[in-house]
Formats: sequence, structure tokens, C-alpha cells
Amino acid sequence: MAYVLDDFMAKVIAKNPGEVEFHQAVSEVVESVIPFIEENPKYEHGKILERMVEPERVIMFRVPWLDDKGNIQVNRGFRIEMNSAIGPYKGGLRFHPTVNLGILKFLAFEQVFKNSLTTLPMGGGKGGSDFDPKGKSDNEVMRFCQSFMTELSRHIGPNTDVPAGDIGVGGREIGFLFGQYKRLRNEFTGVLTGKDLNWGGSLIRPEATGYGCVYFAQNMLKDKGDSIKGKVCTVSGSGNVAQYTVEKVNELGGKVVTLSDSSGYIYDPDGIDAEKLAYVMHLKNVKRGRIKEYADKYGVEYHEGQRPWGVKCDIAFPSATQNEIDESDAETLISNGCFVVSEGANMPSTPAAIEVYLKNKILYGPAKAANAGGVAVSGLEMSQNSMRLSWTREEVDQKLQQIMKDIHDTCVKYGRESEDYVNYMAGANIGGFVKVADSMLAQGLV
Ligand code: NDP
Ligand code: 2IT
Repeated sequence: MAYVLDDFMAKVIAKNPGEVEFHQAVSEVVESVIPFIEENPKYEHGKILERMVEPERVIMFRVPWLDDKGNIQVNRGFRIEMNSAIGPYKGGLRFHPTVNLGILKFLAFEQVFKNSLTTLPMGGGKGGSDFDPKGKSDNEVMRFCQSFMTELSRHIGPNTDVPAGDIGVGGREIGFLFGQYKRLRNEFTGVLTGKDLNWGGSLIRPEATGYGCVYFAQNMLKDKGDSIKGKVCTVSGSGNVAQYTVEKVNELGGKVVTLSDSSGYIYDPDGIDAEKLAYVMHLKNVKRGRIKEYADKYGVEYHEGQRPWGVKCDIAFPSATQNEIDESDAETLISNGCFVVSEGANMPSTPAAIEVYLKNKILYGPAKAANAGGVAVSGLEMSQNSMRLSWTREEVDQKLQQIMKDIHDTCVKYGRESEDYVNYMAGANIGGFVKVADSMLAQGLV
């Protein structure tokens, strides 16, 4: 009997109550793969979808730590070990006050398909905490990270589960986490990626998600005989992914006119050039300030409490967080002439927004394909750690470009609907599914 989306989702919702982001991520994938499974009934007989929506393991734990005033604080830590069919669990850690089980399960679920698309041997996982790094001192962040790793260290390892960064987890946090793991285990291993270059990190890892997301847009445009050159781009967020998206767009001759944070967005019609980007990097990575300060410094517009999707552009790079583009934002983008959306953030578009993209047949690069460059270079960092050597910047960038092209081509292979239209979302979901599903079938009932 064939799958029916609503029946399948009713069971997922009943079993995972309240986890709305997880339901959303599952529903999108299941809808795409049902027709493919109908043509390949072995996946239905193997109950592959039913197994994929059940994490292999969920770890939840208490994280007590002392703040600078000597008060005890208690946060909740998580690691979702979703699927290890094609490699060790791999995926980032998110530190943000909104973190909960459902959000991390959605991210871990997406990661399984994304990692499969990279062509590298990585399973899927995700973790994090409801800890809010904003306004905390370096010492508070360190004490939190040490407490978090004290428990997490029991569950991870270079051949088991390899975390990395995500929202609220950058170089500083990876350093504190790595130091504590090494101390507890008396081992110097590639247990985390996104490490500093001095102690096992890879060149291009900080840049990889943003660069990769622009390379993905470049590949979609190239298919249409077009390029990034001369394109006006809107970017949301102003963190790791947003910053390196701006850098690569500039390098390829495009112009980025917006950046944002959770307080609002700036609009700079002249474009955020290299000098202004250096200011943003210092503002966000060192000073840990607000994007409004950019508007004050350069005398441009700042829109408090708003997202940048009302600004006219050719290409949108949502690079902040989930569900940041809703149906009316998508309609506004398209009515203003936007014809490419390349998702740096995970699940930034609501299902209704995606409907708008598909209906209008724009070039829509879904997150699990477009932002896979970050985890791909994490995979390359793991390889370099295993070999105890490091590749040059050019070597890593060349491999990243090849991987983004291969992901693009996989999406085309599974998502071509007509001579001149590729449904990249369907292509990414099916392309990511096949390798994991075949591996699960080959490994028996696991
Ligand atoms: P950062 O913490 O470096 O930056 C996050 C940015 O997004 C900040 O500007 C932040 O603003 C903004 N933001 C976060 N939450 C919200 C919110 N609820 N509403 C509005 N703005 C928000 O994170 P990254 O750049 O690493 O991550 C951005 C996105 O990219 C996430 O969706 C992440 O999952 C995804 N991603 C990251 C990868 C990586 O390698 N880092 C890889 C693939 C995907 P503020 O400072 O005000 O909170
Ligand atoms: O969402 C993601 O792909 C990441 N946050 C990066 C994960 C990783 O392991 O590099």
C-alpha cells in the first residue's frame, strides 16, 4: 500500500507532540520522496521512512554552571544522534534561548540528507542548549562550555559523533569545548570541527557555508547562462554564514545591500564592500555589538524589528534562522523581481513561501543543498585530522567548489521536471534520501 502524506504525518505528529519544526522538516521530505518510493517499493517494505523519522538516540542532560556573580545557573543540553547509516553522526551545536527538542530534531533530520548530498561519509546529528551567549562574559561562556562538554564527552568521539558550530557557537565556543574534551579524555583527536588553524582546524571552514551558498547560486545561474556578476543581493543575519556570503558575492561581482540581526536590518544601497564587511566582522565577532551600529557609522537606513525581504533584489540569501521568510515575504520578493533564493540558514522558508517559489518557478536552492558547504568542509577537516596533515586554502576551496557542483548536479538529476525547469527541493530530498536509504537496507534491521 502506497504512503499517504497526511496519514504518515498524523502518526509523526501524534508521536512527537508539539515539535512543529520537526513536523515541518519531515513533511517536506516525505512529500518529495513518496513518488520516488512508489517507483521503488523496496524502501516501503524496509520501512525506511518510519525508521528515518525516529532518531537512533536522543541525549538530554542538565548543564549547571556558575555565573560571574557566583550564582548557580542551570541550562538544558541536547544531542540528537539521528542517523549513522553512512558515517559517524555529524552536525553542529546551537546555543540559543529558543533551543528545544523539536528544533534540534528538525535540524538533525535535515542534516542527514544534507550530509548525504555532500558525497562525504557523514551521518546526521545536531545538538545544543537553551543557553544564551548574548551578554555573557568570556569566562561565563567558558564555564558553560566546560560543563556542557563534561556530559557530552561521554557520547561523542572522532569515529562516533563529531559536533561543530551553528547559531551561537563559533570559534570561541569550539575552543572551550575542545579544551575540555581533551582534558577529560587525555586525547588530541578530531572530535569537533571548526577548530582554530593552530590546533587542527581546516582552512576555509569559517568561510565554507557562505562561500558554498554563493557557489550553489552560481551553479543554478550558470545552468541558465547567467552569473552573480552585477546582481543585487539581500542577505539576512550578520553572523558566520551572512558574513562570508557577502565576501563571496563581492568577489564574484555582485552587490549586497542588506544585513540584519534579531533586532532589525540595515539597507545600504551602495553595497557592503570589503571595508564595510571588515567593520561588520569586527562589530559582530569581536565587539559582539548590534547591526544598528552599521547604520549609525555609515549613515544608511536601519529598520527596527523588520526583516530585509521588502528590499528590491535579484537574489536573496536568507542566512539567519528558520521560518524567516513567510508567504507574504516570498510574494514581495518575487513581485520585486527576485528570481534566485539560495538558503544559507536551515529551513528559512515556511512551506507556504516554498509554494510561492515553486509556483513561480524561480531558482530555489533549498538549505540542505545550498548550505551544505559548511558541513562538507567539516568533512574535509575530519579527513585532514585523520591523516594528520593540512591542505592549502586553494586545495580546500577547489574541493568545496567541486562538492557544490556535485550537489547541484544531484539535484538536477533527481529534480528535473522539464527541459527548462528543475525542482531543486525535490531533487535535494530524493538525492539525499537514496544513499542513506540504500545503506540502511544493506545494513539490515538497524
Ligand atoms: P551566527 O550565530 O553566527 O549568526 C546568526 C545570525 O542570525 C545573527 O545575526 C543573529 O542575530 C541572527 N538570528 C539568529 N536567530 C535569529 C532569530 N530568531 N531571529 C532573527 N535573527 C536571528 O550563526 P550562523 O551564521 O552560523 O548560522 C546562521 C544560520 O545558518 C542558521 O540557520 C544555521 O543553522 C545555518 N547554518 C550554519 C552553518 C555553519 O557552518 N555555521 C552551516 C549551515 C547552516 P542576533 O545576533 O541578534 O541573534
Ligand atoms: O547546519 C549545518 O550544516 C551546520 N551547522 C554545520 C555542521 C558541521 O558539522 O559542520
